[in-house]
Amino acid sequence: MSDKKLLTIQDVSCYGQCSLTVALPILSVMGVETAILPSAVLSTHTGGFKGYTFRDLTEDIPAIGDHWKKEGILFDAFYTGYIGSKTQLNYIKNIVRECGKPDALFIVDPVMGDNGKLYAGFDEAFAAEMAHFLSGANVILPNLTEAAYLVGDPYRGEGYDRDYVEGLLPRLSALSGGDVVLTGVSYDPAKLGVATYRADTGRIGYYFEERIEGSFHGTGDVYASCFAGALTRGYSLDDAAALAVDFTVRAIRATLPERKEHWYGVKFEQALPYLAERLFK
Ligand code: PXL
Repeated sequence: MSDKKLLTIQDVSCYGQCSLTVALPILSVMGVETAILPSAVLSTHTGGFKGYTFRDLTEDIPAIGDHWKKEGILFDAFYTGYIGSKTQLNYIKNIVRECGKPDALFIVDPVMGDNGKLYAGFDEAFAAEMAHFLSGANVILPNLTEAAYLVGDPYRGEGYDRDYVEGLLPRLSALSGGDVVLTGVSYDPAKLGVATYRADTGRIGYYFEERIEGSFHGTGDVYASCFAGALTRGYSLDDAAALAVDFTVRAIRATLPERKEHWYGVKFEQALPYLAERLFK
């Protein structure tokens, strides 16, 4: 078992299988002690439900950080996801600075959008703040939409090639100074996967799986949670990126038989035994 302690900072979408309701079970199965800092509480996620509630917890964050500091609570890793406001980014940076063990990992999934569009409540000004927030992260995990907003490129849809991706990776890395896992990369219509970039060597890697047609809500969070757990446990960048692809694909496949009714998330629970077996067999 790992004795690593991770803090994940993202929203509680009470219903809808994303953010903390997927991060916590995945990280627990991976044997990583996980503390949470909820950025907001929503009745559901914003990707398809109407009339959801949204309570912003920005003002609670500094007091929570101050208490942890007084208690001497320190983390081996930080993993941030959906952040509800610009002010929060500064508060969170402080907690990462003050509550990390030496060499603590800082993993940022710059959750802002997908399929060329920003999620409800996000705008270009937030994307600019997020680009700034990335500074000092060990690994960032944007999808192609988030990557375009972070560097200020137009979103290209499917109209990109290897040269574009391989030029984009160092530009993303320059924002953080760290490694990059770019998700949703495809050069062949039958395959979908991730590109990895090592900041120290400039080495680019890929990991692809058979493409499953369509878009599945929450898979970015499933992917990032599994990646964060693996990296915290000592996996290399490429091994963590590949394990998270394998797990996410299984979570999507488990959802396919009930895809219509289960449109709001993926049945990642059914893939947890696979993950446990990969880690502990
Ligand atoms: O899965 C990303 C995510 C997280 N949290 C909330 C969301 C979304 C995507 O729509 O709405 C509240």
